[in-house]
Amino acid sequence: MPVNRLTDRPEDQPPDPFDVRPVSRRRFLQRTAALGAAVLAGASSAEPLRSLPMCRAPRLLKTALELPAQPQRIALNPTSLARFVDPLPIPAVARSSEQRASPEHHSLKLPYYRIEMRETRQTLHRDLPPTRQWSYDGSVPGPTLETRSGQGLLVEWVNALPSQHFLPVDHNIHGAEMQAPQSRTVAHVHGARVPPGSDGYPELWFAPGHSAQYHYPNQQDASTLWYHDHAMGITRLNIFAGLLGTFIVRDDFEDSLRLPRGEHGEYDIPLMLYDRTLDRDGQLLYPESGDPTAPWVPECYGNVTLCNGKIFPYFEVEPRRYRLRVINAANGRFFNLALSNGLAFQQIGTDLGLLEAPIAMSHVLLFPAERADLIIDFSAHRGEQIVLKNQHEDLMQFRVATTPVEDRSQVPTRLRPIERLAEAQAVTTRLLTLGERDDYAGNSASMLLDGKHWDDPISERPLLDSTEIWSLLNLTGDVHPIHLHLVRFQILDRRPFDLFAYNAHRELRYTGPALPPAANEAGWKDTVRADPGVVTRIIVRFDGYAGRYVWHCHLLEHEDNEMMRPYEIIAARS
Ligand SMILES: [Cu+2]
Repeated sequence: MPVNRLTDRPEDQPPDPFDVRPVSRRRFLQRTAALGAAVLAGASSAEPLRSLPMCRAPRLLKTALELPAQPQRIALNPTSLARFVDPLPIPAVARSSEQRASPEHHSLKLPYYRIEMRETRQTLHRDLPPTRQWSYDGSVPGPTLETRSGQGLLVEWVNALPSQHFLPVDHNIHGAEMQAPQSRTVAHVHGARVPPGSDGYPELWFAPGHSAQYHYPNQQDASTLWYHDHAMGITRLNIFAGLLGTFIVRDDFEDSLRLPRGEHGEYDIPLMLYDRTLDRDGQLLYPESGDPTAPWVPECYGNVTLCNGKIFPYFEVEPRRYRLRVINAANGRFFNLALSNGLAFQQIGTDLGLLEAPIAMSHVLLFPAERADLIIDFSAHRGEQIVLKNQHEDLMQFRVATTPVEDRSQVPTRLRPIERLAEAQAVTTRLLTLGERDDYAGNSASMLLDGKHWDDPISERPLLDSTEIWSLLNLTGDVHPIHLHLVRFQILDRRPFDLFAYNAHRELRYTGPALPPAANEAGWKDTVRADPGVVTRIIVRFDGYAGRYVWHCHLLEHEDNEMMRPYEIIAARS
């Protein structure tokens, strides 16, 4: 009888979506080993655990000492690094090298970009030696792709990486078997409305020496997207290595609002945030389980946070309004951002474009892959130094100039009307579980969507142009940011339920009222935070293209280990 490698589950036996057994010892070691070294070094990496429901920090020290000896690479103590000595890098805007025919209309010429993935060494902080990373076109983050709504473009993604991975590949993970080339890549533009062949389907990876030309029609509203690797079984490693960048779509409507921008985009700044663990030589230290034959860990938190690729940078600003497009590009960390002087800011946009109206906020919460479009007004703070913080951790410093400037930008009280999707429009409601599974020896763990593995038959097959409600039932103790490719959706509500009753009798018993999304989540989204013990309902219109896409958890360690499923949009019969 064929057996699934990860679970030892006979393949003809249906998965049990309700299997939420406690974390095994080995799994516990995997979960905690990631943090051991950094905690011993006095790093701040344990901090996200203190604020997440999955709080396991107090047992870390003992566990770290229990681990088998490994070659010693000591984690950097980030408190040893001087603050605010490097300027904030602003990634260069990618330039098109030529025009090429559109794959849809051969008479139409589109800008063509060639972006090469290659190894690079980049200084992350003044006092660290250069760090080996994998880049798009030699920089991490890669060059910013900028376009306008309806202006299609072509990108040839070229894999010029070394043949061996420099981070620990786990060959037990589905899609990362020994025979697969280690340095395989496939690029995905997160939030892009693209034909299926250009979406970066995880199995359509290519090896060094190969390339793929993708077509981005950009038939979508102005928004902040981002591109990153999506190769089956090693996405977490390829993104950790540095394969990420920003992709901005603009449009006439947004231009008419006169939001801060500047002639050269100097007041409209993409800010990619992600954490990494560095060793004392400034080199990337991806956490490992302690078992060299199965190095996968279920969570990854770093000891430093990078802002556009620098640790603790500073940014010299004029006393005026700035637009900051913040992208959480971390493997697993969430950010709770605020300014050190308590300065309020306005959120004007979410994952896929502008909100209906600006929202005044003193802090903003972003889970992996979510974006927040912020306006910060420095005009009343001439000469001040203001720190952007993630809870108590310093991220970067704004240095406000003293000389007054004229600011012709504005933030209108009404931004973009948002058509509300009504529940009555939905033709299907799907109840989909978010679960975790240990194997029968209590060894390895994987996370499952609807109790199914990547290889199980496709079960979500919405009709093109139909609307559906997806109820995400989180049976785990973790928050999972769930992302659907291609489409945009709205959050309907979140409602707590009795997890015990559900596991015992598969009975969905609510324990509280359904809560609408926060005001700053009430725009178009492509990633939604699914809280533990909560049913999160989203309403989705499946328009754009028919074909095969994926939906998955954006905690990259989960995504790589089965928390990703294909789905297929079916063209309606003519
Ligand atoms: Cu997850």
